[in-house]
Amino acid sequence: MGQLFSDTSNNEDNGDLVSSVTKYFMEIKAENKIISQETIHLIEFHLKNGNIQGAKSAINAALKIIEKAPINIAVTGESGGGKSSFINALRGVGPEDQGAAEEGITETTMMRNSYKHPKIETLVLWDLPGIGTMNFPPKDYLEKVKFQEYDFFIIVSATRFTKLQLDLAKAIRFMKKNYYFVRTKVDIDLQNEKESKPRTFDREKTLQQIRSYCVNTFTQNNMDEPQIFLISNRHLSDYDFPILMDTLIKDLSNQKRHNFMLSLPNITEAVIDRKHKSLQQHIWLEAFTAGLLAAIPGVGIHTNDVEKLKVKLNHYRVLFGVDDASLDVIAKDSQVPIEQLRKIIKSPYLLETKKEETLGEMLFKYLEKFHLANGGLLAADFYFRKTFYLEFLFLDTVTEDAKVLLRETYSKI
Ligand SMILES: Nc1nc2c(ncn2[C@@H]2O[C@H](COP(=O)(O)OP(=O)(O)OP(=O)(O)O)[C@@H](O)[C@H]2O)c(=O)[nH]1
Ligand SMILES: [Mg+2]
Repeated sequence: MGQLFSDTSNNEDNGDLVSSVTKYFMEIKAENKIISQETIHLIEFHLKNGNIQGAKSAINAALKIIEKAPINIAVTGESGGGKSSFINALRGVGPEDQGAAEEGITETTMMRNSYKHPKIETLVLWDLPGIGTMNFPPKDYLEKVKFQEYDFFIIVSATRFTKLQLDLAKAIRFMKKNYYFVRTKVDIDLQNEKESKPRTFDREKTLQQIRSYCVNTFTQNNMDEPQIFLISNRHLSDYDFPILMDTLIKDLSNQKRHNFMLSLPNITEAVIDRKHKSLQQHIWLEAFTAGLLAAIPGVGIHTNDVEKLKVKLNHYRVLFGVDDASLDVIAKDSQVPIEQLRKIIKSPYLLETKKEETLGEMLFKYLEKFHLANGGLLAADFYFRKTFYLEFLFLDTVTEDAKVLLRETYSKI
């Protein structure tokens, strides 16, 4: 939880709302921020003028944009290069799952297909036909596939990139969009190399060779060497897939970042942490607009709140892949019995109460415990409605659960 609840008692800035807000956002790294610097300045400006309502409106507007902003990702590349597999990977679904993009050795991608992210409704992945199969020059190809609809392009290849793909990249840049070159199936290359040269095999050297081979095409065509991401759609936490995700997050606009971060599969603890940071900011912003200075110490939690909290906790469990349906999938994929997985996580039991107490009472106890553990959070000069502290607790719990599950099953999937 860190910054949000510490430093509230003996801090010079304690009484100053503006500096508290400024400080909160200052501590968040630029590439993790989910609202723009302009919005932050606007909030500070309103607060400096004592205009709390203005600050709330600015945050509300930003939150609405975050919720609605569409994210459209185009994936292109020649047949069999791993487009469908890449799309499935980003959507966190296996090839055999319902609604998966079809993976296969025949040419299955004949036209543009869209795949919604199962958890993030605003995120759509587009499976485009390879430029080579369309027989169009890059500009016409881009027109045909409706280039203006996408936030960026992923150009996939399982071998080296072709001259045509390089020209496509130039055309994409000309249209002021971003592209990323992704070299798939590096696990196969490494395996082949290992089998053919068991004594001299050097993993790093082989990866370097793949990289130089890809880059050759660029130098031969007088193009600057771009960053090429070497990945395996079968082993996402290995190779450059996590670096690719970091790069995409960094390049996206602040308002699209939140939903994109939440959409990511839990491939590493670092990814889970980024999701946590993003959602923490979101809760903070909601809390700020909902009840700044409105919390009344000593009052319990209303029945209405309890219902809303249940919904929130379930939502967070789904987003962090620790809900019942996700556990089922993890158990099947990792062959770890589901009972064993249930034992090591906490979020399913957060809202279980003892017979003699109501859920409201139980949550209130949590709140008191949380309050103590975080150095008397109600001593802060501004504080949120109580329910938001519980949301932070839920978030911390699902985050930890996701990490525990990752550790437990990492070597088994
Ligand atoms: N080992 C390994 N296999 C992969 C990888 N990416 C894709 N494959 C396999 O390669 C085959 C082709 O992958 P697809 O994802 O169907 O390729 P595509 O580009 O969608 O192909 P079309 O739809 O036919 O254009 C499938 O059998 C995939 O399972 C990878 O990174 N590693
Ligand atoms: Mg396909």
